[in-house]
Amino acid sequence: MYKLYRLTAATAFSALGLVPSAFAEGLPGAPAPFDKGGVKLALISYISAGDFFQAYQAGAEAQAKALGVDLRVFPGRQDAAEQREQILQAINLGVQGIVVDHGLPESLTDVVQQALDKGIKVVAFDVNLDNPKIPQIEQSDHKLAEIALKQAIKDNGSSFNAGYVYVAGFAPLDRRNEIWDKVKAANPGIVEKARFGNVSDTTATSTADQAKAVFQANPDISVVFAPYDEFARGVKLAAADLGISSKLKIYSADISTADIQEIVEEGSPWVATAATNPAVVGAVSIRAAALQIAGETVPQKIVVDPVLVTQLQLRDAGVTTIEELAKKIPTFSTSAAATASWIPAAAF
Ligand code: SR1
Repeated sequence: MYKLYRLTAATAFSALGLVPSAFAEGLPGAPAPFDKGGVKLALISYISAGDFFQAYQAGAEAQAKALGVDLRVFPGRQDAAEQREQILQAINLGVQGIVVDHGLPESLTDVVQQALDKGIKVVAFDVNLDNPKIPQIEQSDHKLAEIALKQAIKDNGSSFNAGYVYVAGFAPLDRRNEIWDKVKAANPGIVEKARFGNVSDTTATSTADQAKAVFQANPDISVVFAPYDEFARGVKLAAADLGISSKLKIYSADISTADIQEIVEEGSPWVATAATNPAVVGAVSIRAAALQIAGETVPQKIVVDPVLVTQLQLRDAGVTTIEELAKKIPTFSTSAAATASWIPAAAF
């Protein structure tokens, strides 16, 4: 009977576009309400497609399962109106906490305020909700851009013609852009010949189309700063189609097993990326919400630090998957951010 109920509930949630990742159970020794179980959280994303966001969601689900939390995952389709609607749905579902993952602040502020007014705890990853009651989680985007660009200068010197992939309005890309501007100002020999980019459900292929036009118009571009793995994939695809991979170097953000394979393949122009483990960031987001629900203090700004990963390091170490990378860099699989003795580690 219970199994039948679970099946029925799961079917109903999925018909609504919701994915229940775990059913709640109590956590012995945890503070209320986690000791009794029944805690419901919502993960409301603006983007769900692509390796980064899938791994982020998997990490959030793994941490929710470890906490005995019933996590409702609302898929993101780059639709601001739908994300607003999902926040209202989560409020009506009676969740105790909401993780808002990316999005456009102007379309979220009032509905998020409605959640706060009902006593629901809210945390935000990579969307600047600018509210002292909402902890902000990020990957230290300034550091991420700094280490990627430091490597670009190490490899290419401080004078080169660059292509830059950027879409304004996304908090992590805006923060990375601040560093790009600083690095250009400090190194006048770095010339931004073209700026392009697109964020959609086909980011990589649309960026590839734009990159092709850019390379045809600017054959002297030798370096591309593409600080999002979907951007880097698009640029790499364009370079391969035009047969110019050997005269180009791509510096990016993010990493996944598929990215590693594209980086290490023979002749790949994708030479370095600065990245966190997105599963860890997903787990940190759930922990931050859980700590708030338990009444514990959570810092206003929670940061997961990135590491630089180069093509050379991956090839030398024979690393072909994220799991192998995590074995080489143990800090890649954990973060001390938003932890407590009663919160079990997530298994991923
Ligand atoms: C459209 S924003 C894409 C970025 O969000 C996350 O911060 C990832 O690092 C990705 O690069």
